[in-house]
Amino acid sequence: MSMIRLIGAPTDIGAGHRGASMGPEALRVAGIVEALRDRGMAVEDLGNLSGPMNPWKPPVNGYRHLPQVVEWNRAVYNAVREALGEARLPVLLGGDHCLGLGSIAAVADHCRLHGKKLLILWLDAHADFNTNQITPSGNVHGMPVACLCGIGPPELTQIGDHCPAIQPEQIRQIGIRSVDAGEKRLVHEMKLDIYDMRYIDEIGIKRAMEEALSDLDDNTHLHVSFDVDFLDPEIAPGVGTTVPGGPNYREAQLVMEMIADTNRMASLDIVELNPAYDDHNRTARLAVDLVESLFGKSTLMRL
Ligand SMILES: [Mn+2]
Repeated sequence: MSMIRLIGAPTDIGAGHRGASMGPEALRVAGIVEALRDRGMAVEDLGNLSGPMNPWKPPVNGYRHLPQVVEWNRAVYNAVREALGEARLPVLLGGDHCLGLGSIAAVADHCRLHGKKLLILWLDAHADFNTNQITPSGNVHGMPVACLCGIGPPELTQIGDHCPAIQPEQIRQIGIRSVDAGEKRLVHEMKLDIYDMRYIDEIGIKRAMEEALSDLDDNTHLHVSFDVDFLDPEIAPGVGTTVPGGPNYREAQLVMEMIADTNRMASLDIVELNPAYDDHNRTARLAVDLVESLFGKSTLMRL
């Protein structure tokens, strides 16, 4: 496995609550570097990117803080692109989920250049497929998937070398349980592959993950975009946008272990951790615990 490169992006520029800007430090305090090194991995932590302050303003044309969102995403795009170019496995420590745009646009351009097939697992309570026309809030952390698929303002849809950065069939969304009305129609039109909680309840997390991971091959670059609000708020209170009815501890572990079993994860975002809502950094410690599983830690020895 290649060396892991941690990239901190301390901002809440696209969020509806302040505090995700403290996410990178909370993950470090919870021991993310040590945990990965204990797993035998080489880890470099390049510290944090910098970008504009959050002006905390109302939306303009349906977007909050668009120029600042663009600036942060450019910084993330460049850092992730550079990491992949240097054969590092980038782990983005967010920050809110608007940064998934820059991160995945970089991964998509890298994959195009190297003839790799890209598959994205989007672990989230929300579909993040809003547009300025249908968004109830203007918060851009609800829009990155639409922007990646080419729906959004040119400043965002053209953040990388290609527009659209990805095709809808390259993304699998897991854990979805809160979708806005207009967004519902749009994800249906775009034929997004969504494993929502209803479906997971019906067929079980194991089968849902088997389906989501079914067409991986040796040439696949698997990107995981892990929004901490994917998890049930009972175990993960430290997010701004909790939605009840998410995966519990064991289900979340199984998701991570099944991803690890593929041996194809080549980039990762950990986003929306919000220490201002957390209880003594408990959610950050859980995120680190799950990331260890993503990188192959399991309870029992398995062959
Ligand atoms: Mn999200």
